[in-house]
Amino acid sequence: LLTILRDRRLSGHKALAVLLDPDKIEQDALSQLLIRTASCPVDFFLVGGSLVTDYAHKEVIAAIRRQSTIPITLFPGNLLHIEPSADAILLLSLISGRNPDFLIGQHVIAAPLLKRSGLEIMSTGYMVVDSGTQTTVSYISGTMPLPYDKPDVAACTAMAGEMLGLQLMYLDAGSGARRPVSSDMIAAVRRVVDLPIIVGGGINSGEKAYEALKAGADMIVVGNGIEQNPDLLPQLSTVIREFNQSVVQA
Ligand code: 1GP
Repeated sequence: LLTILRDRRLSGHKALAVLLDPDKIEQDALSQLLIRTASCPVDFFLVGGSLVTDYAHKEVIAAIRRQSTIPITLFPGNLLHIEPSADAILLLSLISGRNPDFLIGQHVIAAPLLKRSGLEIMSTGYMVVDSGTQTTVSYISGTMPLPYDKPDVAACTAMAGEMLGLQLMYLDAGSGARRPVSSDMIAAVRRVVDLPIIVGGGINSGEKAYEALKAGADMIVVGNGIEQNPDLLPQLSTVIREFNQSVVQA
């Protein structure tokens, strides 16, 4: 999956990931969504979140597999969210924060389990960005998010993450964020790192998706937006298709 993202990055093609919250997604809604992916391509499913209460990852993954071959990547909040039946895991190091547990601690404890799991490991520099209100991820991780209007801080953080050997960068305003990560911040990170950049949090319209992709995101992640409005998926597909067609024509 990392190869797919790297290829997209090199060719200028964009990707769409849909985040499924295992606590919230219902069987009927999931089934409808999976039917829609036949005409509205989704590149990846992310399964997870910073806090879960039902621990239904395995069931959600099995339900996706019954209807679809779209790759499934774990988006874990902590090491209890490791589920070997997925295809891959975003091994998140929370580089916007200064909590050693989320920078390296959980990873050390989980390493033997991950090694045995057969999951593709995608080491990810995870940057949580202030969105105006405190998000679950910020509270649960006990970290301060990157200031919304300090693109330089984000750029230096991403550069350091790339120098440390991380493979992906993920700029996240947090689930249901009122405002997504700014175009200025995405562009500032884009200018200084070569890695694929993932952007998520609060992308709930075609326009916001367009802005993030235009600023330099290689893949956008959308969760709440699709949960609340299933018609958003076709709009996102159109935005991605237009980007990708313009690459082919160029
Ligand atoms: C959150 O980036 C993801 O970690 C997706 O956020 O649910 O707001 O789309 P949304």
